Amino acid sequence: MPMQMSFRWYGEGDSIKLSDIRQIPGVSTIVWALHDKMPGEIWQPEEIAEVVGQIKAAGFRADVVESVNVHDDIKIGLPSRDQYIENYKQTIRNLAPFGVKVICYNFMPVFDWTRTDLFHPLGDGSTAMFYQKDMIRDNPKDMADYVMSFSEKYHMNFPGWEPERIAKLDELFEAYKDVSKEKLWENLRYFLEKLMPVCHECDIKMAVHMDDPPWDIFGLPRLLVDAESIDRFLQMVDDPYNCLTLCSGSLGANPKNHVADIVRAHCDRIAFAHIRNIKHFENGDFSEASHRDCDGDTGIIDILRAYHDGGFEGYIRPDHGRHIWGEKPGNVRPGYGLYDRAMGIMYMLGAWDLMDQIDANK
Ligand SMILES: [Mn+2]
Repeated sequence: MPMQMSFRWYGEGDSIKLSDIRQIPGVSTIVWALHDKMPGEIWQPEEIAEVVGQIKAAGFRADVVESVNVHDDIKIGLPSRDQYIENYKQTIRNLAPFGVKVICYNFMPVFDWTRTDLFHPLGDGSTAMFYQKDMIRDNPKDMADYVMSFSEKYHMNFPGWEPERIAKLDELFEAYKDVSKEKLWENLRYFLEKLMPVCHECDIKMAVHMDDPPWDIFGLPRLLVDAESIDRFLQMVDDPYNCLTLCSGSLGANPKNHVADIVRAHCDRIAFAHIRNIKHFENGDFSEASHRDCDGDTGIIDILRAYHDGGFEGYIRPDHGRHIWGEKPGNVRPGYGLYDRAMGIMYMLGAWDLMDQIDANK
């Protein structure tokens, strides 16, 4: 099977329609989720059938779910985790008959992805998500308030930023107080070892997303941040169903990470590739950028070469894009507009097709 190009779609509430995505060349699979589900809830077959039915009716496969979120009790390691792990296993079993092959998830405490400006002007009329380093130093509530103000104003829920969770921020920080980095690793191992037999039975790969940004924030430990921690993760549960969602943008936020080298080392354990370009500033700030290699510092062409050289057969998608051509707060999800992601796909397919041709002529 060749590499499979995919596109993330937020369901019926997404301003982008499946019929729009259909017009982007080369997309075979929709990356989807049941976005109203709370972490820990079982995804019921009839709820899955409804969304997958829409995806398949539009001519796509529904092979990748992003994300089935992991309940905090599993990350904290509370006795109640066993019930939530049982629920997760049932969700995997319920997804299998619909052709799902990969489940993306993350294991970040309290906060999911973190940015300080969701619509930062780039100077050419476009905007993109931006991280201002000195804003993250002090109070996590300020950042949560900022993200939640977007949620309320535009009636959008961001995955990982469910208002029900963020309202309990103090409690969450208290609950994670004794969870050291080693304890978090141990809790991740416990979770995955329980899931692996079900993954084999259902032929579904678990694909952990990198932590974003790839360093500890607000004193909370973050695990999947660099080549060394990725090695540790893959060895800890050394199973072909224990895989990565290798996110070039998350890793690329740290200029010391060389993403293409990680692809070369672990191509066979990458089930899902997120391609995103990051531009760094000298003061430690960073901005998301177009997919074109020279617009950022992530080494997009080198990364694509590494996937191509490795015979990558997994799923790939443009990760975040800029907001362009009238996309603005209120009509677009931050990072998830139509146009820049579509251009990202054409950039990736252009590079890929050329590499195919060069190899064929060798
Ligand atoms: Mn990503």
